[in-house]
Amino acid sequence: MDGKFTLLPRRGGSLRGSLPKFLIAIILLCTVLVWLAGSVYRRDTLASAPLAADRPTPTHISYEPDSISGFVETPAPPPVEEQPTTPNSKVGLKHWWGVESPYHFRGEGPRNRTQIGREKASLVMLVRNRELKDALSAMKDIEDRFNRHYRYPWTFFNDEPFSEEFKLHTSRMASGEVQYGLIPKEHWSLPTNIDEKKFREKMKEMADKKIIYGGSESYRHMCRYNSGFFWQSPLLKDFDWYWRVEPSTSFYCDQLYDPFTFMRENGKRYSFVMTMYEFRATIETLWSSTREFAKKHPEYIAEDNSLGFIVDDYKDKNSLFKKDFNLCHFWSNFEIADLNLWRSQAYRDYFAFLDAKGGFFYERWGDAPVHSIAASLFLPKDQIHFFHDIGYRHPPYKRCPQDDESTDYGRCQCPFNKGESFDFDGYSCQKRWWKFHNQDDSGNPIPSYKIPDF
Ligand SMILES: Nc1nc2c(ncn2[C@@H]2O[C@H](COP(=O)(O)OP(=O)(O)O)[C@@H](O)[C@H]2O)c(=O)[nH]1
Ligand SMILES: [Mg+2]
Repeated sequence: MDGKFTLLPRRGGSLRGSLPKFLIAIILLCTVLVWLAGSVYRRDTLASAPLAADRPTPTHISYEPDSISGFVETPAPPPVEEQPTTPNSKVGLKHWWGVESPYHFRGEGPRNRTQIGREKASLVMLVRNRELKDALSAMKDIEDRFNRHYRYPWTFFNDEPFSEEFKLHTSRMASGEVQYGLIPKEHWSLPTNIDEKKFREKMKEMADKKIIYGGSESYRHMCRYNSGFFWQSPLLKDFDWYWRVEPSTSFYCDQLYDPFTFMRENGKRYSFVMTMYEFRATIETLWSSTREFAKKHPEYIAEDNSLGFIVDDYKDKNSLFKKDFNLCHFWSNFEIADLNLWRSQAYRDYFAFLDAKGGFFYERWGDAPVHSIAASLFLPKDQIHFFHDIGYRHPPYKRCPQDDESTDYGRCQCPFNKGESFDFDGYSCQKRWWKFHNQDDSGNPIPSYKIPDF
């Protein structure tokens, strides 16, 4: 009989066949024991762990080996008090996806817009509906860097009615109250003293010469409005201070203190962050008109004014009549200033005088040189302030604070090397300002014998 067909197992064959089964059984048993031990250990650990509420709140992210993961538990927020509905929330804010939600999303729905800052101040923007996106980007910077902690109101002006869309989005972006002003026609049209034919000819001439904005009528209205009218608006009557904001501007640093309070407490009335040369072709007769005005009203010219900044080789008060305007002006797309400076009799008379000359239309006088000359002549020089600690961009120029303190504490995010700031550009008048105030190239006070050479 062939052994291979026998039903009786051979001894050796029996041992070899049962060994793998035995090993498999041992492995299974060990697995079950390990699993049981693990679950008992887990139950013990969970039972002895304090409840979430009893656990101390971690104050920093921990990377210790026994921590579960690196995270910060924040305590539950205090209950939110019902806030009064402000007029702005009547705009009808809805979630953009159109779904009613039980949650209050920050920035949506009724919110507390009560002003926190202590000054009678408003952020002010002259703007067109089509500039909404650029307006929002400037607003966002100012809100994030400053205003959400102060909730100063925003005042918007336009020569056309603001669209619902503009009002909806800007009121959402604002942390404080918002108001929208329609500029009266008489503040945004050719005044009766202007010879329209002559104006159109002059405008064409400037356009042909490719003078910047030389061919634009609306730009002229804008410059005249910023020079002579916005501060007269009834919307601003309860305010003493304004911060002019333009669409597309950027703010690179946290604003660590209230600049309005700073201005008031330090007796400042006009401020700037950039200064540069004006295009002479836009203001051919502005200086001669100013001289004429100053002759008529010498009482308006302040002692210790800033004439030495806007004329070269300044000697004394008479330099106004002997020297030419060196074209240095404060770039007025940024301004924090005292509205009462423009409301003063001196400035009202100056504006009326200039307006009668017609230079806003026959030439293209900008509000920047008009404001700058007025502030330089009518104010003592210490009342004009250079905000060295504000990082700012208005295309195409940008600047950042030069000192480490402002950069560090202000969390400045300047997308360029500090040394590339516009302050040091050949087109900037900043060095002149420093020299005029007896400061060195970085604005530090210097002994009078060490005037920088430039
Ligand atoms: N409502 C209105 N605002 C204007 C008009 N033209 C200019 N602006 C605003 O006036 C400011 C200066 O104008 P902008 O075009 O920025 O001039 P630039 O900064 O000198 O190049 C900005 O705030 C503009 O939004 C206009 O025709 N209507
Ligand atoms: Mg601009």
